[in-house]
Amino acid sequence: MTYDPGNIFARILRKEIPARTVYEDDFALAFHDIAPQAPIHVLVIPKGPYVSIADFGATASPDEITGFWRAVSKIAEEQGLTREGFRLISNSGPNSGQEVPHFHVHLFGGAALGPLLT
Ligand code: DGP
Repeated sequence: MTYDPGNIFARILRKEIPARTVYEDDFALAFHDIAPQAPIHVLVIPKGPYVSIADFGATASPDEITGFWRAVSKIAEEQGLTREGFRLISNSGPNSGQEVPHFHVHLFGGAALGPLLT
């Protein structure tokens, strides 16, 4: 999988364009989606150059994978979603409708969610 360093999330990581950041550590950056589909709709991305979850799972180091998923859990907790519940979605590849070719997880919450988002 060839990673395009010009993709919009790579540009957000490099702070070339602004985002409403809610969390950052060595492994992950999280920011509000530009077109929210739920009261809370946060995107969580790894800092490394991975196209999709398929690429991330196959090629990231164990530390990166652990660090990323720990960050996802921490963000859900910080957003106050752990008790009421939340949903994670990650589109991967053409059939999913993935728009941005940098692996990202959508975190939805803040209300009872319908059957399908994004
Ligand atoms: P996906 O279809 O899974 O690749 O989702 C991409 C999401 O990224 C979509 O919900 C809209 C969001 N998005 C696209 N461009 C930007 C941007 O420039 N800033 C922010 N915050 N979100 C963006």
